[in-house]
Amino acid sequence: MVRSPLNPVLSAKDVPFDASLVFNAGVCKWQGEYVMLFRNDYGSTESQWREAASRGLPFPGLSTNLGIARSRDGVRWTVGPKPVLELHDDEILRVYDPRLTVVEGRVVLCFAMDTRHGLRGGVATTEDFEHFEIRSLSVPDDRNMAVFPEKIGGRYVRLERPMPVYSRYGKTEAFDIWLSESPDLRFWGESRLVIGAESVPYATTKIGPAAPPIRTPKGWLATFHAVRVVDRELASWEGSWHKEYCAGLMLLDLDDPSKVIGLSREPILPPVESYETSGFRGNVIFPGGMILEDSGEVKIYYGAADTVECLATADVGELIAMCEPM
Ligand code: BMA
Repeated sequence: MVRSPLNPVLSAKDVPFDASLVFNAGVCKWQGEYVMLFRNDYGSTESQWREAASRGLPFPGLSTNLGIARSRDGVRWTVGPKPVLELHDDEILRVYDPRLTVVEGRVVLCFAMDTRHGLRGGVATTEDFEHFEIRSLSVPDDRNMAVFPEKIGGRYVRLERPMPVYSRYGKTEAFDIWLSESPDLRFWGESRLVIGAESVPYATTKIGPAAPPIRTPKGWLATFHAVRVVDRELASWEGSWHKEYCAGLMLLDLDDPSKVIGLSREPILPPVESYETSGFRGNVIFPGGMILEDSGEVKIYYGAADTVECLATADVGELIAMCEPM
């Protein structure tokens, strides 16, 4: 993968409203331009966090909304004047980590939602990025949903990451990638395991779906994040942080995407650049958008260090070749 020389392609300084951490975006092509919905954590600054950490004080809170950015080339972005989505009430704490897919001529937004009674995964639709119709919300705990860009076998399909805490052989956070189908984006079922975290050589704990998959002649190309717990302290404004997130890649069967037919044995994007290794949470690479261009170039958008949004590109044939048969 080749990182963009313009990285980070979006950060808080590009945002014309209160913004501290701009990351974990979803991206799609819509009506002749690239559209990005990004996560914006706001309300406190790096220096406030560092000060609290150094004095052992409680951390100042962050709130979250989703902003929109538009681009003609997928590289240079202009941010809209105000946030496009923020949900907060007695039960809902916040909405975050958007993923965007164009399916059958409309935009599907998947998001994570923190509530007082657990983490929920949501699916919504929009045509104008101003009005969002929520189609479904999972029971807790489930998130990292990403919808495929076509119906398969007549049904919508999504990848997702439930968070089972029992029967995991004593491991905490051994979370896996699952798949569900829906006739209408509202009712989801036929749920089945896609891949367990133990099958990914560069994960020691959890994995989760990343960008919505793209179709290739060899299979659905799908990114995921893979987490490794490390002994050393990683650079973090938050204090103690030991989880390293990298991007992995797999190839799924075109007719039954719950079958993994190829897997990259190495991460395709490990955190190495300074904007990936230090920030709010250092050593975090969290992809959420992937675009296949007519030229065969694949653009992968990823949150880096939970602080900024970045772009890396590769040739689709080379990415497919990285997925070794299962
Ligand atoms: C996950 C989510 C992501 C975040 C990542 C690294 O559990 O909260 O939004 O990017 O942790 O902090």
